[in-house]
Amino acid sequence: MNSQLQQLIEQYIDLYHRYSGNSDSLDKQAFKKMLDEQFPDTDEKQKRDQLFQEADINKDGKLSFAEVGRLVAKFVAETHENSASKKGVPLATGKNSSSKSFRRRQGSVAY
Ligand SMILES: [Ca+2]
Repeated sequence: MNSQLQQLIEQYIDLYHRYSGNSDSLDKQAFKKMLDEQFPDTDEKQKRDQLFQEADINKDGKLSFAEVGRLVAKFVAETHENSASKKGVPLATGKNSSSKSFRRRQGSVAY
């Protein structure tokens, strides 16, 4: 049986492919669909365009698996940080100023 982390990784890959389909990348529409379905409680829908632009490192208008992975890694880091201060999951509610903290850490996360 796979470890908990192995299962999480496999689930993440499955999730990515659910939205990427055969193209193996996310266009803006697929990205927004993923955010809407995976963060259904957010009221920060206006941030989706900004997130897409920030995640599209090579500016080709679509998100590769690696580009989405970087974004998810930032969500994980933010969630970890917020869990210490009991702020919860970024994008889970509109009450967190996650966009500010997201921008603040841009460039400080090494990949
Ligand atoms: Ca790209």
